[in-house]
Amino acid sequence: MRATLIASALLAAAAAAHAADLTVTVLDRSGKPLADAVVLVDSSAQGARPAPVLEATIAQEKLKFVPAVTVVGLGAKVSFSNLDSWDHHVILGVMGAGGVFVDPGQNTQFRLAGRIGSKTPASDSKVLAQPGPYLLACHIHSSMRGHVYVADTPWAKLGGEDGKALLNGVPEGPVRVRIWHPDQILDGAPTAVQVAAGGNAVTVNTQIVAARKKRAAPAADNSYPGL
Ligand SMILES: [Cu+2]
Repeated sequence: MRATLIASALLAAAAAAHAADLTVTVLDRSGKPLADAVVLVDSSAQGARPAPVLEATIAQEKLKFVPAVTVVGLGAKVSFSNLDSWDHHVILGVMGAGGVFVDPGQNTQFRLAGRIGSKTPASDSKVLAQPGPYLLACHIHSSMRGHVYVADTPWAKLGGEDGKALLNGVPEGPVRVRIWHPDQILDGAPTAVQVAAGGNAVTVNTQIVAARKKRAAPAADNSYPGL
């Protein structure tokens, strides 16, 4: 019995690939680093998987969702907090191609009252049970846009301003790298990558053109009337 247990433990260890760190740099259509890209890695290798992110908080601050893009795992609870002194809505729904709600009738909507002084801000939350991109908006302020990407793989990271995302614990061997970005028109084809034993870095060229960043909101003094 004991020998059988040890033998199966050894077999499991042999089947599990070693994990390494994979750095992915995402470039836009002109070859420049693409900020706010979501990098997803698929591997069929057996072995340990990183724990998914199952909680996240998004603020509404100076007429923006902060952060603008959030990556979580399937079933994550996402909380929203209004830090502005005026009301905001959170309209939350599955996003389709072209940056629109797939089915507005299925959206979640709640209104968060403006914060009074330094009191605890109004908050609410939602559990996201469907993989893929969600769009965030506000009825009162049509310029407010945010995104949540619910990853269906444990290897998922948001890339920085430099286009880079570091994915830890990726199994050595063949993997598939997928990119998602709020401003993409279509899903790009996945990129096949060979993860080396000691980790490696790859660059993914995309056809994505990032929308020009909106100018900072005019409400720096927090006195925006809200309509
Ligand atoms: Cu608003």
